[in-house]
Formats: sequence, C-alpha cells, structure tokens
Amino acid sequence: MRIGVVGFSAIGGSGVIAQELAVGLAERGHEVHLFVPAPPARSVEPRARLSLHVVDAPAHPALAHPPYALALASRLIEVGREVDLDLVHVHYAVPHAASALLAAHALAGRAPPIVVTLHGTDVTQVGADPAYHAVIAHALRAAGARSVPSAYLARRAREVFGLDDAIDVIPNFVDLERFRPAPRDLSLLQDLFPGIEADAPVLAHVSNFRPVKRPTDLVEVLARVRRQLPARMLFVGDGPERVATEAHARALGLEGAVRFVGERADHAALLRQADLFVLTSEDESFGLAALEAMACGVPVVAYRVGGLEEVVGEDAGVLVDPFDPDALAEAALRILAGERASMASAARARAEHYRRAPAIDRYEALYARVMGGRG
Ligand code: GMT
Repeated sequence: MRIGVVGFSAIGGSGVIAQELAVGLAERGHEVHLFVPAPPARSVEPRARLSLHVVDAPAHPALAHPPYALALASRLIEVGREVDLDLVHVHYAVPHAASALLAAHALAGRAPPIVVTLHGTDVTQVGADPAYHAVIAHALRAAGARSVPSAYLARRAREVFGLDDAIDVIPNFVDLERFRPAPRDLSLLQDLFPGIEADAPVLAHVSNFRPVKRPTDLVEVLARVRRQLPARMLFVGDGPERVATEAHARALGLEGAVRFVGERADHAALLRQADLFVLTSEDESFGLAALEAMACGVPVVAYRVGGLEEVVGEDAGVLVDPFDPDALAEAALRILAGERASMASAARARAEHYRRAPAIDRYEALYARVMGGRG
C-alpha cells in the first residue's frame, strides 16, 4: 500500500508512535510518506520506501500565525496527486484530521480513506474546546476509522465527540531492544549527579513538561522521599513548566538533588540509571513514557488516572489516589525498601506485551478493513 502517516515531530508520545509506525510499515514493504512539521526529535533513519515530508508553514506579515493546518492539507494534496495514496493515517486529531479531510475533498475521486488515531489531549482538552470541537467532531465522523491507545480514551472520545462504538482500541507499543534493562552505568550516573554513592536511590521522570503533567508535584514527592533516603531525581525532556519545576526545587532547597537534562537522544540509557519512574499527571490516556520505563525494568509510581491502570496493571508499579504526593512518596519508599527487584522484572515482563509487531498487524488489519469498505 501507499500510506501517508501524519504526526508531530517534538518529543511526545503521539509523534513517537507515528514515526515508529511509519518505519515499521516501510520495513514491511509498504510505500510510506511521513508528514511532520519539523525533522523528528527522535531521528528517523533514512530507509527504503520511507519518504519524509517536512511541511513548511511560512509566516507572512498578513497572518497572525502561520496556518499549519492548511500547509499540511496542501502537501497531502500534492503528494496524493503525485503518488495516489491508498490511505492517510493521522496521529493526534488537531489539526491533522481536519487537514486530511480537506485534502481528501480536494482529491475527490482519488481521495484516500482516512484513519485517525486519537492520543489524549486532542480529546480531553483541545478537542473538547468549543473553539475546535465542531470541526474535529465532523472530521472524526467523516474518517474511515478511529483508533485510540486505551479503553479509557475510547470512553472519553465517545463522551466528548458523541461517537458511537466504532472506535478501535490499539494499545501503543515500545521498542523492546532500545528500551531494555541493563546494570547501572556508574560513569553516566556520576556525570548526572557528581559524587553520588553507587547505591543511592534515583527517581526519574520523562515528559514534555506541560501543565497536565503537574511537574511541581514531582519535586514534592522527592522532598518527602528525602526525609528518609538520600534520593535524587532526574528530569528528562522539556516544555512550558520546566522553569517553574526547577524554581520549585530550588525553593525547597533541593537543587543538589535534582538534575534537569532536557531532551536527550540517549533517554533509554538515562532511564536505566533509575530505580523508579515517577509520573504525577492529572490525566494520561496511555502513558508511553511509563511503558518505556517499564521496558527498561523500571517500576512506575503514579497517580491512578486515565489509562495508566491499563498499562501499569497490578505488578509493574503502584498507582495511588490523585493528587496526593504523600501517598506517592510512601509508595516509592515502600518499593525502594523491598519490592523493587521483583517489580522491575514484572515491569519488563508486562512491557513485553506491548511489542511493535502485533500493534502493526492490528493497524494493517484496520487499513484492510477501511480499504475494503471503500469498495
Ligand atoms: O495528548 C497529549 O497531551 C500529547 C500526546 C503526545 O503527543 O505526547 O500524549 C498523549 O499521547 C501519548 C501517546 O499515545 C500517550 O502516551 C499520553 O498518555 C497522552 N497524553 C495525555 O493523555 C495527557
């Protein structure tokens, strides 16, 4: 098949899934066209049958903001005309689903069916916003198929967009080779926290530091854990709340116990230095960052929100009532005091249920269904 895959480039689960899916589909012999707003943060190696289209949305003095949604629609039309795409699969509905629908309208008789994978805030925050709701609800109804990574998000999508039951739940997946357990790398650990003892507890967090992650709660958790243990916390990623999170750590006198490294290509290696992964999100449709930690054999402590229960289950970590940093710190201390090793093996074992190949099988089956429906 000739498949267009549309996603974001910045660090964030929906972009990672779009990019990895594009690579996996190309490896299976499909001709894949990946549309992104900038070169992907986790680089996509050039390979046969995978074309990268970095969509440029130029600024003009007449426009307050470059209309990316239109630039993407234009590029989808051009590529559609050039190669006759069989299907377009967009990740994150806003604005991708609307751009794909506009392109399909322009391509008329050659319009490819559209598959939309909803990822989280495109339903719960941006999609639910009255400023965007009508157009996204319309684009979702017009799509050939809709998928979500968790049963939780399927429920929310039905509520927010009034969709019927026709939503496929296809859980996200993880590269189990890249994200695998390994012993601590003491020189990397010393680079991160100079002078740290080899067995000091290390907590880790990876995110895009958006408000939904409640990242100052992470600092509160660390402060409580440190009342009993000389723990450190490693923060990977970047985003709007990072500065406030660093300031909060300083205000609590924790500057020597935290390290913010920003976005890093070696984030699997960084995760492997951690004893526990901590997530304080107020909502999480799936929690790909938690799954990546689990794949590295790092148990998860988090608030029990969204689809995290589906991913972490009973044995790969501990979920506590939101939004109680005391309860999170207690859970972390309990795990560090005893269950950590067994939980680490359980976390890896659970992550192995989220291999890429079966997920791609399911997307291919979905494409076949949508193409079949096209007649
Ligand atoms: O929806 C977002 O906030 C952004 C999105 C992303 O691009 O990172 O994250 C969502 O999609 C990920 C991949 O499916 C999920 O792992 C995240 O849980 C989800 N984030 C939220 O629901 C807040």
